[in-house]
Amino acid sequence: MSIKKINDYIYSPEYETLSRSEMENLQSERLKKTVERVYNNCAPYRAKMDELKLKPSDIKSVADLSKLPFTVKHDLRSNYPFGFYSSPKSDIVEVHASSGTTGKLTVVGYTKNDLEVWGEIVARSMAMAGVTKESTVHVSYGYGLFTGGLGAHYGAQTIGASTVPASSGNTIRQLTLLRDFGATHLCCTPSYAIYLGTELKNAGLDIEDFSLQAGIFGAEPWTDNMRKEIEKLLHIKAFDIYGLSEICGPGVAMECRFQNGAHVQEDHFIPEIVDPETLEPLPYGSEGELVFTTITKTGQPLIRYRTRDLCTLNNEKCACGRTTVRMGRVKGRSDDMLIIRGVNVFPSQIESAIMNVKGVSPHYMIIVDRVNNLDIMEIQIELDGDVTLDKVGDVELIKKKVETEVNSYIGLSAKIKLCERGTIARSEGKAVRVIDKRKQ
Ligand code: DLL
Repeated sequence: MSIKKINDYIYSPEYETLSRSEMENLQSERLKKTVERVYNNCAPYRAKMDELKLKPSDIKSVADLSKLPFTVKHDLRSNYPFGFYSSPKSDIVEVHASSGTTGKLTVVGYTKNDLEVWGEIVARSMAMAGVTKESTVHVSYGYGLFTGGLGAHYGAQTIGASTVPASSGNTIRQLTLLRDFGATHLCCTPSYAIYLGTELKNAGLDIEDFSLQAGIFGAEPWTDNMRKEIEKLLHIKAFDIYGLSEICGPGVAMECRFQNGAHVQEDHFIPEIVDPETLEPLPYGSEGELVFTTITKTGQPLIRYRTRDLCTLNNEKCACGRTTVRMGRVKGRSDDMLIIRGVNVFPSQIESAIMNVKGVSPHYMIIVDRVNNLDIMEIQIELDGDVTLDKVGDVELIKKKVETEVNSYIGLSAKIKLCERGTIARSEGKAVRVIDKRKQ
């Protein structure tokens, strides 16, 4: 396998390599302006601050951040659709929304300034994966209300790369475009990257006929084992990009080639880690809930937005030369954690366990149910390679191995059901990995 060397470069060194005190001064100035903006233009923020008897003049620097109120998804939904705008509607040039399983959409409005911020942060991210003016960026994130497609698009356009807005769907056509247009960079969810890689093989195509160098994958939690699988299938270096629509979209943070956490674009978004129970800010290195305050957006700035994503922040020096704080991989969400027989379980842990076993694919589904008051968990996993269900001996062996791995990862036993290839429903967007029948 030949993974090409990635020559990353720092897109905006004037911001990405500031000293801590320079960064904090910049953040303080921008924070003060943002707080004034939301207090004067966004009724829900004025109400929240009035309740705390807080005036914009009380916020003098980043050190005062913890005085400010939190914002949660419910706040945005209960002011649906445009109640969180801090700019006149006539200044909003684009609207995105993220779907929820229940309730209303979470809407985000962008001004021209916000689209520029977005283009800039995705450009910085793509530079970390080696995208230049000479590159061809194939975007298989969905275009539409989801921020994946247009976000990647704006980043590639800001750099001046040749952009292929393939959007999602029609895998064979995606593969043909990737090969024929000579894409150097692929943007999609990690689960779709694996699907593309597998279908490429199944279709009898040869990866050596492709020009891919790197992939920019995100929008869902994934593991280093999945990274290895993608790199093996597509002969590329796989990068993790993080973001959420409420804060901007993809590009809020991105891994450099040293892949030791994702650099947060701190001159635009101030990150904090808080204890999800007490909401107290935690020091670097502690695991907790990630919270962001946007400090350059004008359409819909958000103050101390609780992402529900659980991770750590790290401010140690990075070998790439950037000085921005890095976030660790998202371990799960404070609201997607499963509690099975009293044990907290993250789907990403189960995935890690599965991926340690040869003969199974990364396509799986976790089904949780309660029978006779006892939680039970079944993990359905597709076989991989040459193994088929009629090879009884092999199948039994694989099943045992998965059972042992899962048990050692999460300390729980699970019923393992191995299935033929192609039988677990595929998603072109975010993979649906859990069916919790206890909630139905
Ligand atoms: O998923 C934005 C995005 C698009 C990010 C394309 C990266 C690439 P939402 O639909 O609002 O926005 O979902 C945001 O997805 O709070 C995380 O829980 C999860 N998420 C996003 N990126 C990652 C990642 C987009 N790299 C939610 N690792 C976030 C783990 C991620 N989880």
